Amino acid sequence: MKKILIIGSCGQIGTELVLNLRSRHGDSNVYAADLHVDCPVKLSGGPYVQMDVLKKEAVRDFIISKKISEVYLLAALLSAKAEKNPAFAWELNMDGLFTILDLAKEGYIDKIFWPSSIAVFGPTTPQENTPQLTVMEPSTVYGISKQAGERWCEYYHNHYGVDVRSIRYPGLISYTSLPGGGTTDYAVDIFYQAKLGNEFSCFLADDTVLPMMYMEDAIRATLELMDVPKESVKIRSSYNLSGCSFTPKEISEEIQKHIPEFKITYAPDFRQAIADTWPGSIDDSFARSDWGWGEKYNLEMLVNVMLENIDVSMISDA
Ligand code: NAD
Ligand code: AKB
Repeated sequence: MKKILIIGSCGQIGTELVLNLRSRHGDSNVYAADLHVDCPVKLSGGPYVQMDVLKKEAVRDFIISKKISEVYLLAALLSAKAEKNPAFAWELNMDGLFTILDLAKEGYIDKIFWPSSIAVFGPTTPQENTPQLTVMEPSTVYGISKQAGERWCEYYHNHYGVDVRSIRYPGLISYTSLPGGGTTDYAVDIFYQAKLGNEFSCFLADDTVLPMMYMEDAIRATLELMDVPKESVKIRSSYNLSGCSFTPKEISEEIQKHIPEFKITYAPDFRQAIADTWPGSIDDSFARSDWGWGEKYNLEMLVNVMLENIDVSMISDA
């Protein structure tokens, strides 16, 4: 059986990815790695290692000694946190990627998944049905790091034959773990406040439309992309991927169908300026034709599943 490593496994995507990969490949073959000393209970069914992706030699030693053949590199600072600490965001988002790309170049790793984001687009990008190939002038440090990462992934593939695969995730909505500091986090936070019976103060304006996706779709897309033969992966920068697009007003109205007394107010902060540079909707026709992508969840379905499943005790002020 191949050995798989997920770096950044305790985050919003990592938690669900580890569980999915373990159910497919066996608990003992999927190593979860993150900065945290202790393994979170949710990931305790298989091996966990404390790892700082910036400690290059330790990462190399682990991957080589455990004969890891597939790496999912999720450790990063997301858009809002990155704007607060641009220099560190650049270091974290880029240096870990080079460590993993170089290990693949040297023949130690067979396949890499590295996520990009809709943040690669910027204010000069066409905002509606944003094409795969278009103007990309991101204006956030997060977007710049993702765009640079995409270029390096393609470079390592073209020059060294590295099998690296990537998706430009939209904002992801899930209930298994909390989001880690992005501009789309409001669309998760809103469910906790609604379920608690609280008024929700939204940090984006009511009409800010952004591309979003329910986590189950995002995990399925990731595994489908990683499963297809390498010849099918024609885009070696990163694939556009679309779930559903909505505004804070639209998601609040969908929640009100279940909780009529739910109230939302709007107090846009620095994250509004980030959101204003991102697309409203995404053209993912390359993903559809190259590896058969198709989303399952629309806004109505994701609101249903979130309200049914979120556990309000996960947030500290519950
Ligand atoms: P997250 O912030 O929830 O999780 C990131 C994890 O990485 C955390 O558990 C953190 O402890 C860990 N980490 C941070 N620094 C580390 C280091 N030096 N070494 C090892 N681990 C470290 O992020 P996420 O939402 O799970 O996102 C994962 C990836 O997907 C990121 O690259 C992000 O840019 C990308 N992405 C996420 C979304 C989304 O909506 N969640 C959308 C687009 C792209
Ligand atoms: C963020 O808001 O930073 C992330 C993303 C879309 O990359 N959710």
